[in-house]
Amino acid sequence: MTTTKDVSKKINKVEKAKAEKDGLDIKQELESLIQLGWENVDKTDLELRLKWLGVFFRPVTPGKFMLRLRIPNGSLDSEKMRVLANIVQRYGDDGSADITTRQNIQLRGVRLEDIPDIFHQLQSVNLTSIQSGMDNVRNLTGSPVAGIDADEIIDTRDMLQKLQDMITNNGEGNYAFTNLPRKFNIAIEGGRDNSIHAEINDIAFVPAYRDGELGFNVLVGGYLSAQRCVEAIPLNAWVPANEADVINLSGAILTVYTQNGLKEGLRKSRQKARMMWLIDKWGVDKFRAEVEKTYGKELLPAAPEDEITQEKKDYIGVYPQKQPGYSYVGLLVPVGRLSADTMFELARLADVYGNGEIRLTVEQNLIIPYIANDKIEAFLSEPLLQQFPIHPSTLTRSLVSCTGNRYCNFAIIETKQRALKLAQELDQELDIPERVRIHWTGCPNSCGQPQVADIGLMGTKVRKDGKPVEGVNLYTGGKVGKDAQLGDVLEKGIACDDLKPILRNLLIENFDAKVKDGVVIEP
Ligand code: SRM
Ligand code: SF4
Repeated sequence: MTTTKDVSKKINKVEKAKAEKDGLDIKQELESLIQLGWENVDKTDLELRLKWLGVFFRPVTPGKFMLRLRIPNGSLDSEKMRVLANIVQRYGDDGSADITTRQNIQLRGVRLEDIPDIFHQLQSVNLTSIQSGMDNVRNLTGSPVAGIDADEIIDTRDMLQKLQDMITNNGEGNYAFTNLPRKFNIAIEGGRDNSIHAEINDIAFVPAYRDGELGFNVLVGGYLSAQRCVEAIPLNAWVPANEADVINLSGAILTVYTQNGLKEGLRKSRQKARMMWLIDKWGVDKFRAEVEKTYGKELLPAAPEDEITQEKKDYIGVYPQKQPGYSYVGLLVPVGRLSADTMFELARLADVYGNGEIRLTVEQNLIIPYIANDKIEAFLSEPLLQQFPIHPSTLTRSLVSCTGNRYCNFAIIETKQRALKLAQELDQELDIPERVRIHWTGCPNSCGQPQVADIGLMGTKVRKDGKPVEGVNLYTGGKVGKDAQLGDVLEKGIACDDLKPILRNLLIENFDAKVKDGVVIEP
């Protein structure tokens, strides 16, 4: 007989907290937490359970919370953007927003007492932040040019919205999928360029024809973390491209993962809890068989090849849509940071020039679609495009950065400002003939995905002249798009102050960069 004591030996601290009270229960307790005042809220409720509502206590900025939304497929509109702008505007200098590496938005500066009103506002425009943190399914990603790309195979927007509705019980919260052994990432690609980084998702649906019928091959188990980074592997399964199959299969995989978590030891160590650990333990054939049982019908074997045939696009610039007479314009948002003013302005531009839609990318940029071709010139002369350009310099164009120590307590270094400054300085010194994707991440958790970059920089502490200083481990070799693969560490423990010449040399030696005429490089 298994006793409570036996079970508690098999589970980690977070699991114990969840067993005492489910994270989602905090929804019912929100008003009473607010009455207490955040300083008096139980530590586990404050630092852990509130994340089930998307509310993140920030030890770096106590009392100013982060609110992580869910924006399936990174697709929103001007009305939603205005609601978000209004929320952060009330916090003055503390209020801002970040576009995330999961095609999502996080709001900064939020006060706990305002949360019920904020939830009300979000609900009024069909937005939610529910289950966006901790052991839940995170923002669902898809191609940012769904529905407008001439090369598109399938428009995934409705599918992803419905998948989110299923997972979150229409934004109300869903106890069936709120106690996973760990976080969980799902992506559905509808284009040909692997815009979603299929390889780093726990489940990725990748378009593929089977006997002439359109559907998806399914990959499972990909993830990045401090301890282990692993590419998703084929489940050897194909589902037709309809919502029911995609939703039911996702539900089946989540159920198998959740229900076997304790039995298979996934709830013991947080470092060995992602779904790949279950696949490792069982082997992919058993995993597939268990999924099939829960799915309730036979899983067809994978199609022999998928439809990922293109290099990854970055969408920055003006591109014709499949709808004749219209273009979409991708704007570079430096390291993804937005202010209330820029958010209001984006909403205005989307209304005046487009059809109100706004898209987000996993590179932390955005796209305004449906601009009539005869309005493009006027659009491009709008002042906001000075700040969010369509012709940025080479390195800033492909720069991605996680939050870093400005707001994140895991961070070992400051990232966003440093990333931007260094990219701008190197762009001034060098002519770089091709795009070089540089990704910064403030700690080994890898939120900034340095392993998918041409050059990845991961925060670490190093000693310089006998003193601890901010440093990085340098990654190279990440490949995206078709034939994607993860990069690896090239050099460890570089002090950030020593980084610039190392990057300069790397760009010259590996990316054909040349020092610009007239630029003198200090030795
Ligand atoms: Fe992340 C934890 C930020 C994408 C792997 N991540 C965190 C926390 C919540 C830690 C915390 O509580 O402070 C960070 C919040 C900082 C803040 O204030 O913003 C954080 N992660 C981010 C974001 C905002 C980075 C960004 O600047 O874009 C991204 C939000 C995505 C979203 O909208 O939901 C973000 N995080 C990722 C990704 C990239 C991805 O999904 O493609 C990864 C690696 C991929 C993966 O998960 O497999 C990632 N984050 C982690 C991990 C390591 C997970 C693991 O299995 O060990 C942690 C730490 C943890 O979960 O224990 C973490
Ligand atoms: Fe924070 Fe580390 Fe993630 Fe950056 S990589 S957001 S520093 S947890």
